[in-house]
Amino acid sequence: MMNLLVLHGPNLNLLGTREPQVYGVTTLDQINEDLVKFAADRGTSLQTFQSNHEGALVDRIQQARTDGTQFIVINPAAFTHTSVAIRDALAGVAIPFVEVHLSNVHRREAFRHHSYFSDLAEAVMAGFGPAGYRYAVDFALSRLAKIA
Ligand code: CA2
Repeated sequence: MMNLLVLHGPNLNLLGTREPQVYGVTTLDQINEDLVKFAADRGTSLQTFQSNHEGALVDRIQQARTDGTQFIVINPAAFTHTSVAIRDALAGVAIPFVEVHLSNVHRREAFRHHSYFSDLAEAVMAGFGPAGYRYAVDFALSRLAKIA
């Protein structure tokens, strides 16, 4: 069975409760439940993990090296623009990943235009809202099936 890991960075636990004009009305639990079902319907196991702490995300990425994770989908949230530590963890485990952003970061403040992840990512999604996670999982499944 294929194994995917979806990681969410800081403040994404607030989805659906604040700033709906920017981040929408869908909660993180709803996004995760949709992704688990989407993957399960395609015979794939999908784990999710959210943390507001950089080190916890680094630890979870390192764990992925030995828990059978074959592909990572990550929204590093604000750590996108700051975290060499999470970048190094992803490079260190050498598991392919897609970077996801709910909003179109390129249409926002200049400090959101730089990512510490994009040059290592297989692909980048920005501005698709919660559907971006699903597109990323679909892409990961295609990659693992060697059809994309
Ligand atoms: O667009 C995205 O997905 C971001 O990764 C979201 C981050 C932001 O720092 C990035 O530049 C772009 C912020 C996530 C904050 O999530 C909230 C959700 C609801 C209410 C408040 C914050």
